[in-house]
Amino acid sequence: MAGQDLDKVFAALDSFRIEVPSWGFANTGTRFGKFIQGGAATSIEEKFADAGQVNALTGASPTVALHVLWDLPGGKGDVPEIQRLEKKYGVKSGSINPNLFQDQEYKYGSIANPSAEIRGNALAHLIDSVEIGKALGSADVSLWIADGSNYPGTQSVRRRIEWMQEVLKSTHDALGVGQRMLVEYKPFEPAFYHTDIADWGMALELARYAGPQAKVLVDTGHHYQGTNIEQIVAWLLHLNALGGFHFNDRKYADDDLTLGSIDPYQVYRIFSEILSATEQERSSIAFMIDQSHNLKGKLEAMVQTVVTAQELYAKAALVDREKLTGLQQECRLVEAEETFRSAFWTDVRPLVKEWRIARGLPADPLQQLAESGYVAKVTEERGSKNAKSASSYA
Ligand code: PSV
Ligand code: MN
Repeated sequence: MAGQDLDKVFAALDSFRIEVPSWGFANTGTRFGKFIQGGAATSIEEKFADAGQVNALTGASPTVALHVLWDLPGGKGDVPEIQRLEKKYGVKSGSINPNLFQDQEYKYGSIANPSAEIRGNALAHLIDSVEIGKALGSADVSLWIADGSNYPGTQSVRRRIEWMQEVLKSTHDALGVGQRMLVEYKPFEPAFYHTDIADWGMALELARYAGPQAKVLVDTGHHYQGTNIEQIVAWLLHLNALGGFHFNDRKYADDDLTLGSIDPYQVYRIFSEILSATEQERSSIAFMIDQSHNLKGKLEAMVQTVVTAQELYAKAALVDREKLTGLQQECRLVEAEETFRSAFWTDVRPLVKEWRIARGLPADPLQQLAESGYVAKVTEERGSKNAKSASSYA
């Protein structure tokens, strides 16, 4: 393989970072039950410990996304503890995720709730989250709004738009210098008739209304079947509105499957779009994983995901963009497609392995995880705590 390819892969991987979610290390389940894993993290300290392992093995995940109510139940008061964990485990706090979906008062919505009092409570939580971000030196407050309705005619979609605009603008006003607010969209679940922020157009419009520090977050599992996600990415790049990604894969809905396990070409096409953007455009895009595995081992699944992301990013880096641009211009379709496709079919694993060795990382992160005995050790330590957690929602 040409030395040029090696250089491209090294440059791409040196800059590639993907954030892991704290909730991906804890026991979570389906709507029907949970299969408890003895080694799952039972505390924020254990989540940091696991995130530290993933970063040490892959060299690509120096930050961990935090969900405020799950990880900082004491709000800003928990910041010193988080800072202690950052130092102890060598990973920093990443995006701060407010939680506006689990409290009883949000039954009919949070920032789009008809009650001004409940909208006020939601805003207060958003502002607390912004303050936590400031205290931790974390750039992104990442919002997913679960609001919506289940039955036609039961809510005014238009009034709810105005309520959301108001709250999101006030949240934006509280952001500090260098902070951003990411607006995530999702067309279904938990509401199944209408979701208040259902697609990228709605997220974009709300972000624009809120202000210049608000951007759109694309969760790859939050689209209808067949949606051309890379085209959305191209548009958001064009509009300087792409804040970041929640990566996962899906076959049917928001399945939280391992990135690239169903459609690796989809991820490759997204990465290709990003790698054809300018370095400056690229530098502000936050890559994050949003997966919570019910059956696979938590640690193994996370390492496997980061490794897959690195491999697909390396493939996308191999595209001869200058050649491709020329072929596109001349409408030489088959040659253009072959140029695009051949990078995808290149086995980059030997190059990625060379990069790992050159950077002092384990040559095979998954194998190293297995040999380290870490999973066995934490399963032993955490087993009895996990055995006590509820496996049924009944
Ligand atoms: C909602 O499905 C979502 O994608 C949001 O990003 C939440 O924060 C996350 O999942 C929780 O798992
Ligand atoms: Mn998400």
